[in-house]
Amino acid sequence: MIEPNWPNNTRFSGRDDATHQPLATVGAVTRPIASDALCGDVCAWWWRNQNLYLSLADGLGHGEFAREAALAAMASAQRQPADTSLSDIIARCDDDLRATRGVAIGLAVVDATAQTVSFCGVGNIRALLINATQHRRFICGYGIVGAGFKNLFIDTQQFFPGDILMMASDGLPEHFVVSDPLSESSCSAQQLAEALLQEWAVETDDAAVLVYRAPAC
Ligand SMILES: [Mn+2]
Repeated sequence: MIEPNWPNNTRFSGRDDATHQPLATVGAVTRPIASDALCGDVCAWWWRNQNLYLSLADGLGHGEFAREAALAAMASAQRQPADTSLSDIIARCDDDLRATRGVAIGLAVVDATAQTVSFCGVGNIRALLINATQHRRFICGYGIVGAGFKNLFIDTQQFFPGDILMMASDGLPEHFVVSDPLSESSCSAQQLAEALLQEWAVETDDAAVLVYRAPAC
């Protein structure tokens, strides 16, 4: 069973009112562990001041309380003012999630004007930048958002039209491979997310894949 799974206040198609950028370049898919109907992995994306934020949270364990923690993380991140750094957003999530099980999180922001993507994460989140010359893996800090963390690092890279940013939970093996045909532009972000989940997701954990392809000019 593969079903898209995102909070109701995020949009995934059409155009953003402020920037007129197409949103269909985002794709996301989540799938619960075989033993549970609810998924503890949640993906979300939202705009602030013409910057696109993308996030994937993996609530500890699985089921209802994992999902509650992941949804709380997405809500906390989306509440933060536009000028909040990625590390401060995660620090505020850490405060806001104290009463929950906690999450692993990946958080990225795409600045279309500067043509950069910045990533910051905690725990077992796979995050990958794919462009014509490299597959770059972003590094996450140690810990649990909601129970403390260390070694947060914000990694900023150039990000050009056609480049792909991808996040996955540890429901995919750490060194999953994105084959060349998948990363070609004929494959939509949603198709890419679904294909990767189909090929790599393990049945012993919730799984999620979030994909953003920078629109061609
Ligand atoms: Mn997991």
